[in-house]
Amino acid sequence: MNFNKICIIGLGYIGLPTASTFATHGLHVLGVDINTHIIETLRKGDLHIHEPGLRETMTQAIQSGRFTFSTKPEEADAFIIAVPTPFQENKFGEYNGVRYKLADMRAVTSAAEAILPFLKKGNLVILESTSPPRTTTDLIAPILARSGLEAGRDFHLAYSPERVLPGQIMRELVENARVVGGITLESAKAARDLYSTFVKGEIIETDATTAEMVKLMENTYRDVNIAIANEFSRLADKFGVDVWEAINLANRHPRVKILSPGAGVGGHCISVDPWFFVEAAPEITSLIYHSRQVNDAQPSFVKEVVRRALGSLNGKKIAALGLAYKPDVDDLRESPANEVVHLLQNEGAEVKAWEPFKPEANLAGINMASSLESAIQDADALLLLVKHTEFAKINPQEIAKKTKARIIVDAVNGWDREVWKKNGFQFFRIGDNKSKS
Ligand code: SAJ
Repeated sequence: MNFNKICIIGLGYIGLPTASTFATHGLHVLGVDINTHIIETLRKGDLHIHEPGLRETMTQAIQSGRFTFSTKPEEADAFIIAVPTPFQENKFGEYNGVRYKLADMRAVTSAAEAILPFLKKGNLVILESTSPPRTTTDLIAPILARSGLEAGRDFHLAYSPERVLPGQIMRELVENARVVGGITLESAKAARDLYSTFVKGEIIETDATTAEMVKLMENTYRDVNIAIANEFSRLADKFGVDVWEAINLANRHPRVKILSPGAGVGGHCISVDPWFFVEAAPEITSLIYHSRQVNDAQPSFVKEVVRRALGSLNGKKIAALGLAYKPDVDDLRESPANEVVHLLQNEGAEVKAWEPFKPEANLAGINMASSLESAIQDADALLLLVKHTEFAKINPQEIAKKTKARIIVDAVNGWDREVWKKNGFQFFRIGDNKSKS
């Protein structure tokens, strides 16, 4: 199938890089978002998100004249839906006393409805948003059928998950293998034709529900594996072991690859997607559910380690370093670091947070410092919450001159215990009872 013009609905972390990349590879792209502020920002050539390399691709796309923006779709050869699928705010499901979160599919539903008036015979519609199993066949197809056209007969319909890693999106978009799941073989083939415009990785055809499951399985697999690492950190703490040393040694086994404990699991993917399985089948997802529980409880474990380091939390001044959900990104959504700060404050600690990737962030209930210096100056303890490269470069000797704190708590194994100790600091690290000395 040949494509000249495509419409991408949702210009966030996935939609915008995807749209820009299609445009720099020769397609005419209409980027659609219901948020008028985003559309105005993009029309000015500015960006509302930070992703390395995006600005360059986007500028090239706009200069080519092939990338335009609107709040509404238009007729096109293909439509891609890349809108968020968060949780419902105040509604939960319940099964046998287990309370689980529910997917909020309103943005996906509205995006499909927005396409309706422009859908024509021979079109291709692709859903990219992470969704519960059977969304393409049971939610999208019936909405689009209201046009009088039937998915699989009159137009192609497919699900293709994005798998790009924030911070590496521009490269991974092109290089990663891509799964395309059609509701018919022809739909999968049409989706393959579209992505082959720029994808250099393998493009693998399957059915839509398999593709949906593949996406959820990938992120659930990672969540469960991080949960075991976090649980190991608590076990090591209990048994007076350094979990980082133990993981290092266990990983010498040829078939073992334990991930890293940390402040918890954040972001809008790994901490969200496993719930889509739990919601779809609560009676058979006990492992997935409990892994979520373990990871969600990790900020509380970090708080306890800080309490132990300081003796008590009430009235203590703590400099929290890093608020992003993971290293070297500016995304503060669903951030476990944020949760740790709140837990500390709830117990009377005075926290000043420093996030070098978003110093101006305005987060409810969090006191943001304007510089590293101002965060640490009067602190009783420095708490490392995110392993930003910039923090790894911090020189303990220099820091010792700028803060009255002599206690370090490292929640992410970002610093070298011995160097800090040599410079007069007491050093605590999660999952590492050996550091107490
Ligand atoms: N984390 C740990 N320990 C680890 C690895 C990660 O605590 O060993 C934490 C991070 O600090 C962060 C969270 O887990 O808070 C998630 O970070 P991540 O780097 O594992 O993943 P994301 O959410 O940035 O991106 C994931 C990726 N999925 C997989 O690696 C299976 C990415 O490929 C997906 O495209 C993305 O989710 C998505 O959009 O679904």
